[in-house]
Amino acid sequence: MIDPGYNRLSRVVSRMYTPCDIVDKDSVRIHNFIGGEFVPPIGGKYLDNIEPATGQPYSLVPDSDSRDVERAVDAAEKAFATWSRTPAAERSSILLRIAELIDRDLDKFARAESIDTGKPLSLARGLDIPRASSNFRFFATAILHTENEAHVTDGLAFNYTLRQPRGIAGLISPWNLPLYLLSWKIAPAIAVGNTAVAKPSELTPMTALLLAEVCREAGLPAGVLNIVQGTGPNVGSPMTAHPKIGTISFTGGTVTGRKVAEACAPLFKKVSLELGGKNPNIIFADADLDAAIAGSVRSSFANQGQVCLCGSRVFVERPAYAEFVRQFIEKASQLRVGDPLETGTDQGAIVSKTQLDKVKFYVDLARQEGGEIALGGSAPVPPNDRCKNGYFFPPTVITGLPVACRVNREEIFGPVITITPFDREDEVIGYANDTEYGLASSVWTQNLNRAHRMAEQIHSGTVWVNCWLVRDLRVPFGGMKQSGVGREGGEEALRFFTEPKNVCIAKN
Ligand code: TXE
Repeated sequence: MIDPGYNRLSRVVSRMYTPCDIVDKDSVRIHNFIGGEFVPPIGGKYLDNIEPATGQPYSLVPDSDSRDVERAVDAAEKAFATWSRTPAAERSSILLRIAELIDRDLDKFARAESIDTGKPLSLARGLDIPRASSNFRFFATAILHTENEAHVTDGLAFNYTLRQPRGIAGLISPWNLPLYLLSWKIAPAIAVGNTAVAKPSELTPMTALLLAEVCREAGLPAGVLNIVQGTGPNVGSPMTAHPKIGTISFTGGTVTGRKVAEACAPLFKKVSLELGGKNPNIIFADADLDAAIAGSVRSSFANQGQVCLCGSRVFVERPAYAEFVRQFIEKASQLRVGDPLETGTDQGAIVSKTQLDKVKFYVDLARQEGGEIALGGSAPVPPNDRCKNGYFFPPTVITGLPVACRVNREEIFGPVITITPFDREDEVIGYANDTEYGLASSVWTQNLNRAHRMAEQIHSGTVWVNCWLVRDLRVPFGGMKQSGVGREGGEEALRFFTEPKNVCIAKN
């Protein structure tokens, strides 16, 4: 039976189609999704869910605790017995149905994502939500095309490898790309026969709730996916410490990632950590400058710079430096900071007051470190009356900073980039690698040999040449150094969420 509170929420979510609908916060309680039911948190506590564009609460998120995690683990454990033995073709068709329903409800999902995160509706509609359905579609079909290895041991034996689901997967995701990243974890985990306990960020709970609704409609058996909403300490931490959750896939900040690693290590859990980045974006003088500028504006400011793959350190070869900076600033200053729900908005709101304060802190630090604010740098005029208390910050460009200063080393995670000139290839490789992070990089050049040399020598999990954010779902994805441990994506994800078992049969 659907909980009456949930019905009410569904109505409110539908009403969110009207941009300026101010919802009485007491009437909207998001629920957990456990064992196929929408249930309130056992402790009955809730947190305000703030809309970043207005700075006002518009719903309540469960402030769940270890009892809710326990309940979800019980449901996931019960479901595992059947789901892990369900034929791949059946699992596949349910996941395909989930993808279809996300596509059907694109507008509803996109609006909820935009309201929750502050990102432009057009971005949620064009990128986040379509990627979520692609994730389900990709892994639904991937499991129909797997192979098992066999090894013949001379005249002695024949070995083959079974790859079996590992049990309950704990999936913890951040606020910047809520459904995009949550579905990137859920889809492979359940496709291969695991059951899951998932925890979205407490800042952006809404699309996970809508996903639960869609999973139920698609016929996903009860307990295969459980969603427990709440904070890191109260929900994430009990998940990483739970002995029955043997697999943890986490995306978030590096500091939190370290805590997750510490909690998982004594229990020997299988862990994948996708963490922060301080990605170099390198432009050589021989690059197609128009393409490099357009690509760099995107890689600097997409989603208000809140993408772990954003290129926040831009390095430009000296002969092209002045022209690059001039044209980059001209283009970036045309980005329209506005109400995320309005057409024509390029830059929405920053996800929270805390994140906005962090961005401001780093801009002040840049001034102290000797940087020149070439664009932006202070809060803009609110785009409209509805957004007068929203968390807005304009695209900001800083020049003249030393490569090794804090602003050039620490992850800001906002619409703030630095631009630095360089003279030689070996010099810029040194700059690119002079960071604790190693997630992604971009190189813009027409010289193919140079592109290969750079790709070989940059320490990052992904190197884009003359592009940014081209994401083929089959390729390995992850970071080096403090950007993470392990790889997900395609075959890597299928392997991460399964346990290889060698079966050795004597020849006679
Ligand atoms: O993320 P957290 P926060 C970076 C970015 C940002 C900083 C902090 O620089 O300023 O991290 O952001 C859950 N055990 N990125 O604090 O805490 C949490 O509830 C288990 C980069 O908002 O890393 C959420 O679901 N889980 C990044 C998830 O971890 C815990 C995206 C991520 O939140 C936990 C987001 C704990 N002890 C922030 N504590 C990227 N690289 O994509 C928190 N969580």
